Amino acid sequence: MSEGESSGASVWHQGRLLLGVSPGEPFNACERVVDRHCARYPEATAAIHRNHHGDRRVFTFEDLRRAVSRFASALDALGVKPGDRVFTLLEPMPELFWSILGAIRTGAIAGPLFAAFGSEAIRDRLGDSGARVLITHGRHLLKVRAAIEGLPGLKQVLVVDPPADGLRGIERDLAALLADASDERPPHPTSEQDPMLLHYSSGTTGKPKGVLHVHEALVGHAATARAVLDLRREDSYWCTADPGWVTGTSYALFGPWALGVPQIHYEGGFSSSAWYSLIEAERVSVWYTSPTALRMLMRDGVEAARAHDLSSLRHICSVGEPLNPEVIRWGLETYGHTIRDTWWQTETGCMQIANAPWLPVRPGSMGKPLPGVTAAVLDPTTHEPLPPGQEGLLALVPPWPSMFRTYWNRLDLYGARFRNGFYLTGDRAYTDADGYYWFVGRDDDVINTSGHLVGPFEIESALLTHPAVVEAAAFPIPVADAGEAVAARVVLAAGSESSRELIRDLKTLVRRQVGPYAVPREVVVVDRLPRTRSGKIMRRVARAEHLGLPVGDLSSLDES
Ligand code: 6R9
Repeated sequence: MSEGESSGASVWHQGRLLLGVSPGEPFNACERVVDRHCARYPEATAAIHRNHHGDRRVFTFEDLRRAVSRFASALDALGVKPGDRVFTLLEPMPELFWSILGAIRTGAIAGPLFAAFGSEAIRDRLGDSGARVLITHGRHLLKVRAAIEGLPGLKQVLVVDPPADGLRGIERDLAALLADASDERPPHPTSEQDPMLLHYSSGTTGKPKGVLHVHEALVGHAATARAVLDLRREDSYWCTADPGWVTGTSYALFGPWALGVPQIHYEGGFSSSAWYSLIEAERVSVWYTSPTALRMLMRDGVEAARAHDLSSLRHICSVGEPLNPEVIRWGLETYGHTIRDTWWQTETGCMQIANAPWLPVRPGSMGKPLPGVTAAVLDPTTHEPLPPGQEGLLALVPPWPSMFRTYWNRLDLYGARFRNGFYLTGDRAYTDADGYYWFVGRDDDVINTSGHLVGPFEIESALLTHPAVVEAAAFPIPVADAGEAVAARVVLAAGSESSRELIRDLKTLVRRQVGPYAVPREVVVVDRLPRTRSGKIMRRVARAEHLGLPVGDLSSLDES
């Protein structure tokens, strides 16, 4: 078991100082990230929004306060009350950030969805959370209409840029609502233990679970944005994550704004020239990104980087998947900086183990627990801490401010994450003699594709909606640029035959129902899938068969 470096006070204590709140003092996270700064520097830049058309819009903290107030008072007019769930399905456009903060301002719970989610993924999350309002863009209405049919809790769908052929039923034009709304709506006086954010995260079995966070999480966001990202108000900061995933809320919204730091929000796809041009044009100094993105930049070569002036960069961090040592070496050569890996999860709310600026980096290691974090590697059977060098379950000692408070409606699953006084992360790791943590893999069957977690069950459910498929197993396979990709093996109904069209149709089903990021790279038709005696599909054996690896000791997997 190892506690964070004792060189400094707990980062959570520093987080409270940065936010200006004492333990137990009530606050509303929206007030702390917006209004607080308006009192001192209303005209300071809060956000620079760029899109792939080359448009650039700048918003001050005062602009942000007015926009967020307008969203909040529009929600009031619709009858939204504290504790109601307000979901978004938007690309990272200004309206997305305003919607999330506007909901939190009213005391409602914000639920950001990734805009590329397919209809089943949207339906599952809106249904499970009992969402009252969904804010989306006209371009998503087709899949939204398919997703929300028969969801009784959903009262309004607010639409940015409604389509020319008009709105129907519960759909409303967002701009019209905002036109009538006040831009002086004070923050609801929430307690720091009131819920504010619901992010869905995938598990091995069943549908994704709603990870619930409270306003106090902001303490963790602020603390780590300072301690690990080393953010200052003079910085030009770009986090490449989308708020549909937790990195995009904790570090492309809450943490930096809690510190009053201006952020770049980029609404566009990946290309090395677009990304390097953005860093050059905005003089980005702190950059938080993912191993997948870095590997793609590496593939495009040093020359692509040399074509731009990237001298503004001073600090680069990464999250979401293991950061390969060769990427760190390449980053040092290309950007002149050591890329610092950080480890955390939707459930932890903020970074827990990291290569903080004061730590010498050991390439391939996630770093050490932050001051105030106690981590351990546990024996999988006894849940007792293991000595250095032994692989086991990565665990943390609760609580901390940004720790999730429950899985929405699933107290049973929440309880199952705690053993022997530890929170079990679901990852496997080991420590070395100097207390560095090394990631080994997931302890469950969740697939991490390009830094996004996908539950095999969601993919299998989509495949099984095809009439020709009677059994399906989804699992990860290694690929060069994405770390892991999805693969699937399926068994067909009697009389059905494999064909190129069938495989294409199966991939389309996953794309439409779950999302493009979850589409299997490979789908293979097989005669049978390995099962336990109790009938559960053994995904790890299916994976080993797929990759031509030894299947290992089946008896140990048999009833697992
Ligand atoms: C923030 C985020 C969490 C899971 C986590 C682990 C993997 C995250 C990592 C990492 C190796 C790192 N993960 N950071 N694996 N090295 N530095 O990604 O949240 O989407 O909930 O994923 O991602 O498996 O348990 P989330």
